[in-house]
Amino acid sequence: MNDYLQIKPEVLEALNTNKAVVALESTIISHGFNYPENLETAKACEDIIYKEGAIPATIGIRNGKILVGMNQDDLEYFATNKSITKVSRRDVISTLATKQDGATTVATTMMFAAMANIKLFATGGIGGVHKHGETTMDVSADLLELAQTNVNVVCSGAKSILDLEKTKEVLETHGVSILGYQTTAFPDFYTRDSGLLVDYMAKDAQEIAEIILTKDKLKITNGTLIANPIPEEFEMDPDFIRTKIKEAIASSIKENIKGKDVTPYLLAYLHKHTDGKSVIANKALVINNAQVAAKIAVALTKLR
Ligand code: PSU
Ligand code: MN
Repeated sequence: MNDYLQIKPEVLEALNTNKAVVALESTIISHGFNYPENLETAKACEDIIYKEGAIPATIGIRNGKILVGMNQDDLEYFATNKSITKVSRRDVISTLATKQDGATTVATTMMFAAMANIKLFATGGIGGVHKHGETTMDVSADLLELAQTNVNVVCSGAKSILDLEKTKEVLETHGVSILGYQTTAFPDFYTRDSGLLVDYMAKDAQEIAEIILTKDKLKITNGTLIANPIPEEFEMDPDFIRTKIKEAIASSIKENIKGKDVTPYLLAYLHKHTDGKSVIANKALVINNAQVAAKIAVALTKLR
């Protein structure tokens, strides 16, 4: 494993001294936003994690090495190099063996965070069961990773480009708890309430840390999903965004977009067709998730 895992000294030091660490993904940098919003968001996430007293570890694959913690040059590389492919679990071994680059999704960021023993990970939204998933079988590897890998993921739910009800069913089947951060509603990314419920409403970061610690004491090895709604002032108009999502899905079907290209296609469509409004919302929620993840990570180190 050490042949492949390259943990940044600052992150390693934190891990060895029970200091809080928060993982961040790189697909969101390479495929989730355009330049320069991607770099701005990545840096703002790292900054807010430092401010909360934790250490950020942005994860990605560069030249066949799994970077756990990026420096400025790495962040810029992932933000500007548009040829970096999106690496899901199935792509990991070929990417590493052939010394290529790869942007890590929620699934692979969780995988590598677990290898480094990082417990908290912040992102925007997770992948899930796509609409018409019952016929296309398009179910994100993120869900199966949550089922088997012990990392706790702070996100703003999932975009309603997905079938959220089916997404929740798959998580339930696999025993993944959805913990609401000060909310009973399962958020749907751009808005605070999808109409569905979380499994448990946690009142603060301390309580979530206690739940995570309980899971670890019991040697339960799956992840949890911590649902943190977009800050109110950035919430989008539900009718507007739902109309745009319908348009995006119709366009993806017309263009015959399949497999791993579906999610990036839908994200790019929304960013292009909402006058930059979805980008502002997306940025705000990701940074907010980084902050909450850092608070939980700090609370967890105090309990341990
Ligand atoms: N959803 C978002 N933004 C993202 C992604 C999902 O709102 O950037 C990215 C994440 O990296 C996630 C991946 O893990 O897309 C899911 O892709 P797929 O649906 O192909 O599993
Ligand atoms: Mn898919």
